[in-house]
Amino acid sequence: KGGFQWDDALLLDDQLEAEERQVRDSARAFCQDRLAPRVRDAFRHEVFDPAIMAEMGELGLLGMTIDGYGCAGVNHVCYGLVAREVERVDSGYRSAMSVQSSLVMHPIHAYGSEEQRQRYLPGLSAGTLIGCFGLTEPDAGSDPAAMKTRARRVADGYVLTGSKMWITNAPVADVFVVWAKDDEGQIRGFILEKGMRGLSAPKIEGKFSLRASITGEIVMDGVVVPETALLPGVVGLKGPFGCLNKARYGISWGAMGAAEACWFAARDYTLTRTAFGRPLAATQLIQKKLADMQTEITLGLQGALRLGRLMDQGRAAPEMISLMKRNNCGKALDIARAARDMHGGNGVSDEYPVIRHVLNLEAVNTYEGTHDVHALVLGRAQTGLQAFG
Ligand code: TGC
Ligand code: FAD
Repeated sequence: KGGFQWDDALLLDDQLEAEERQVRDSARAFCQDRLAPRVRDAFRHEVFDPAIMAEMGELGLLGMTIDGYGCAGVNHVCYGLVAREVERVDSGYRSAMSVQSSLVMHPIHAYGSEEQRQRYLPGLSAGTLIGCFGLTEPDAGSDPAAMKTRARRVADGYVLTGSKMWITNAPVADVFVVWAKDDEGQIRGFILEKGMRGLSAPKIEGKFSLRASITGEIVMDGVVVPETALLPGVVGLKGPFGCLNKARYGISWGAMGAAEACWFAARDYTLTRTAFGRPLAATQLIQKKLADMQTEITLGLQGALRLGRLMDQGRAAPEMISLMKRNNCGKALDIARAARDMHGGNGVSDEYPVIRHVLNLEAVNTYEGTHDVHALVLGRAQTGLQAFG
């Protein structure tokens, strides 16, 4: 008869290879020792410290599935395990890491020229360069095909005009991967650099989610770029979507890390908090909530691990990724809200982590494809009927 481990009910730890456990453990130590002590003030004062990127880079956490160019070259399961550890502390830090890794380094590696890889990847992997990814526009979020940003062909390059909205890392970015339509109406990717004439990235103020991550616009007012700024290896929406596949997969692990933080906090709190003469954790309602959290997290992590193994075998379909991103973000948000409630009045104070996770997960459930947009992807896949338009 096997034993039951309440915080690892289906023994996920046993399903990992030694190297995967090692990567997970070193990421956990960094997150708990170095990130966790700073997060409350970062969130409270809405401050993103760019030095965190260099710290992550030093540890090999950026672009870690890429081989060469200073990257660790580990598998997708390792990347997922790291996302879980970072987001256990804060979704904002995981955001900064996933944008850099999946949305900036991946397209440069997968669609870029060798010259572009050599120019950007070593600095991005070290975290001495910070990247951002501009797909969403003020009038084109769920439907990026409706983007208005244009790349007009000129003699020896392109002129980019348009604006991007809700862009993680933009105000501190050195490297901008931006998607625009060319003269033929085809979506193409471009690499822009901070300081180019006509390029600016103002911060979006008043954000009550992911306050430890910085978000901005990208304004392109006739930015002239050379031919060498074009990502030569991809044409069409499959370019940005190929990046989103990687990031959404990481988020499916990350959201479970945030959910675990809320679950553990709710368990600790209700074990010590007494009401009506006994610990809250001794009541049936609280135990049911804890059991629901344990169940959803256990299943969500199993799904994320299975997806990671399929990604490593090159067998993951985008619909699988939609399923796991949607499920794990939605469930994590439900868990965070329940944990917040179980903390009573203390649950709205940032002395406890739960309200921060609730607020963060609202955005995580929306970005990279909203909960409902992923439902439509899955609906289309099983009915053959397109319900978007
Ligand atoms: P659709 O007709 O379905 O597809 C157009 C072309 O794209 C291909 N494709 C994919 N390729 C690879 N992976 C995927 N997941 C793909 N999905 C579609 C498809 O095969 C087709 O290729 P081709 O060669 O035949 O042309 O396109 P649609 O316009 O009907 O799109 C539908 C929909 C709604 C699924 C899509 O637009 C969508 O996913 N919308 C959500 C937008 C989104 O997720 N935006 C994210 C912005 S980045 C962000 O949020 C970063 S936050 C990061 C952080 O801080 O952590
Ligand atoms: P909309 O598309 O306007 O959606 C509004 C509502 O309508 C949602 O509930 C949606 O589910 C629903 N809806 C939309 N279409 C349909 C339909 N056909 N049927 C039924 N319901 C529908 N983008 C980037 O490119 N790069 C980034 O780095 C980035 N970082 C972000 C960081 C933060 C903090 C946030 C909040 C967003 C970020 N985004 C980024 C943008 C994000 O991807 C979009 O917000 C998201 O894709 C949703 O688009 P939208 O905000 O325009 O909402």
